[in-house]
Amino acid sequence: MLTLYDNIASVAAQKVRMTLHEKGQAWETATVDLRNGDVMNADYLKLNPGGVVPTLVHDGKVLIESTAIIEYLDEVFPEPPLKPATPLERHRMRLWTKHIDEEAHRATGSLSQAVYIRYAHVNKTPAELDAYFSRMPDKDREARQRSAIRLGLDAPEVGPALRTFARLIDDMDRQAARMAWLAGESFSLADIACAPYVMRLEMLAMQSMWTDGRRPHMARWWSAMKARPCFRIEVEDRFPAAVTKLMRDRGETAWPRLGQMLGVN
Ligand SMILES: N[C@@H](CCC(=O)N[C@@H](CS)C(=O)NCC(=O)O)C(=O)O
Repeated sequence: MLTLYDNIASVAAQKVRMTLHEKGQAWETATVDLRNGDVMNADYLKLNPGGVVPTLVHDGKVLIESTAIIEYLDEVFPEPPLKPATPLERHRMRLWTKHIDEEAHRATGSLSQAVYIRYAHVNKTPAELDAYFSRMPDKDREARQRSAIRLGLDAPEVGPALRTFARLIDDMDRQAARMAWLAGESFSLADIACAPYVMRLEMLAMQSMWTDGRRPHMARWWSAMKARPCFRIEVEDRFPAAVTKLMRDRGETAWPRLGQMLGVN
């Protein structure tokens, strides 16, 4: 029995959904509303002390941290294998998942907050904001979110986030020029780990970073990724049209400024 504490828009939860799909597993969804702070409810914090999604409960065992969860799933449900066959490729796979966990994830949060999430909070009074953040266990996350709400695209976190993504897309382009997938010739957890973050860039209308021949190998990888049922069914098709439109509209409004900061127009 598998229960996933999930939110459609969560990049970290999307990795877990894609992995469960690849493994042919059925699961139950417990939706966690991120905008009204459900992750900070006392009961949820008992499962996931960091106050984030995803959390997976497997036969009563509570699993947190998306990368650790997808590695767990690959061991518990070995078919089809999602770790490459050789130590060198597994090392490469882990460099991608490490980069996502240590850099791209935070960059996604900063960018998403500054481009669209802030609009869910921008009209709150200081007292309402204090009440919202008072339950957030991670005070660094609170500081970053407050910065995005206050300053939007002028928040100091935006420039470094863009540079992180420019490097990520470059790295992906270099790797995709050499091999079919990010860790080697077979699809792996590396591809699953990266896909939701590229999807976020695309949803925020930032695809000019790689289209029009700018990063052709990465663009080829992205088309192959989008053709996989695990991605289409568990990520792309799950977004309600209204959410997709909201993100795209906010992204298009932000793009002239972001494109200029990235040197892409
Ligand atoms: N390192 C964690 C990060 C999880 C994370 O940051 N989740 C975000 C959504 S992608 C979240 O729940 N944020 C809480 C919020 O927005 O209040 C993992 O990979 O599981």
